[in-house]
Amino acid sequence: MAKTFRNYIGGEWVAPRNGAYFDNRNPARTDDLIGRFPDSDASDLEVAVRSAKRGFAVWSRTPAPVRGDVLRRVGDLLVERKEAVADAMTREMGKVLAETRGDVQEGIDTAYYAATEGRRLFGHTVPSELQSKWAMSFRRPIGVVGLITPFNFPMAIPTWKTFPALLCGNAVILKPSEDVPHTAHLLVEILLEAGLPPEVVQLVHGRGETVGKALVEHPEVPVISFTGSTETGSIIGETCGRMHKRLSLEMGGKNAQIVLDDADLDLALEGVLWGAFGTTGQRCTATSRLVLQRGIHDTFLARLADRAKAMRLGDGRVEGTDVGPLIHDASRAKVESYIEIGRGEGAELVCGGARPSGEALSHGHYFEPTIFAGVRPGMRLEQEEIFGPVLSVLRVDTADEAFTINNDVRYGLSSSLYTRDLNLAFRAMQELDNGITYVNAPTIGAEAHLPFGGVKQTGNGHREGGWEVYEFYSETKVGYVDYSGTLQRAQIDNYLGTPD
Ligand code: UN1
Repeated sequence: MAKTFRNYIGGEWVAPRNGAYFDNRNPARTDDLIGRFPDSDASDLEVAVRSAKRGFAVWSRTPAPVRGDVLRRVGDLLVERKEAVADAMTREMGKVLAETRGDVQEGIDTAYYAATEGRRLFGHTVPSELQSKWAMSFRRPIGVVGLITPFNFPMAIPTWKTFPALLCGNAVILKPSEDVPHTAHLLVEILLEAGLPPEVVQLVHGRGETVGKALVEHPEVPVISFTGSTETGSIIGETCGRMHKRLSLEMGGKNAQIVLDDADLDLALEGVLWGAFGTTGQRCTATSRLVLQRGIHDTFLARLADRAKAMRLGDGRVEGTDVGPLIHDASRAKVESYIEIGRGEGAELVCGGARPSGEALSHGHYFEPTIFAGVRPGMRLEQEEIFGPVLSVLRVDTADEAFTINNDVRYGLSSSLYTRDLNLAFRAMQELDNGITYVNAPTIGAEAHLPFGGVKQTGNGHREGGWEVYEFYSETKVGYVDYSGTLQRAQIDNYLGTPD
């Protein structure tokens, strides 16, 4: 009998009020039932908000260095449990163990960064324009924050949001993807063991259309952070705009790796294999376009195809697997629809394009690493996010042409340039319209202590990670202290006259 999991609401592990559950299955082997998780509704969310408000009252008054200590212990527990959490994560999400270990490590890095931020959380002290007057800014907690997270980084992305939100003194309601509820459960267990007061975090499982929607629409949740599709982000954005909520969006990508004639081709080859087929292509940062300069196009493509064909598909928990399954059948159906779209547009299928044959892989949502060549700018294959192991290859004559192709999509998360030309590399960092540009490294591999996010329809101007995220989860407050003992009128009493 599979285990039945609960929500964490009001400082307790509780069943959903409607008694409904959904199954969480292993995408590599769908007969492996991991557990049954609450299919909660708005009434559970309502209780969670009321409890989180009580949690906020306590936590927001806890000194930031003490809050940081809790997050340091969270980091320590993640270190201790890294292997177990990675295994559980691969079981419910499918990507290979090396990657789920990396996913936990990103959580560890985020925890230790947050811990030290408890002793910074800098404001500014600046001179006043008046005598005997002190002027400063500092950061205040905001309230109950609602976090909606995707399936592809089941630990890292919840930690990117939860840890800075907590460090800033907010209470958190986490609504994880219904595809990866178990990893979120393990994270909340760790938060509680590390000493987080019980009502400061709430975990509400369920569907986006019910729990996610109720969270976004709740008037007492003034902050929402969402990672997921651009379409869902737009809907959330409309609601948050109408309700004047603070909102951080991390959405789609159509990231390009550019390889110029002068590049180190061995390096570029390893980069594109990792960028395109790591996480089975299910990253916002995945390489879904490869732009090759004419001189190296044919040889590079041939080598790439050989290597892609040799990649071993399989259960991510089995040693030697390169590529795991897709998350569920609907996402495989979407990938398959793009194979048809690509063919219809006249792109040339170089390898993959189908489900793997054979009994061994027939019980999971597998799909072969796929490469289309002869892709032209403007094709749907080239413009739309597929979120699977599908790479579109384009040929260009010049670096400028490659830069234009990079920029002519509605997304702008990451880009990558392989070249030995230093001047061009710096020009690329200025001219490529992305939140992140890598030189001689793939489009994936962001580090937890730098700002992460994209331009155009990838985001709405906020960043996760690094120092910037702490501004999102806190309110700037300004304090003036006038110790002159007289009324000093700003902009009037200090007016020196306009120079002639
Ligand atoms: C995502 O794809 O949603 O840079 C996040 C990377 C990871 C994070 C990706 N560190 O690919």
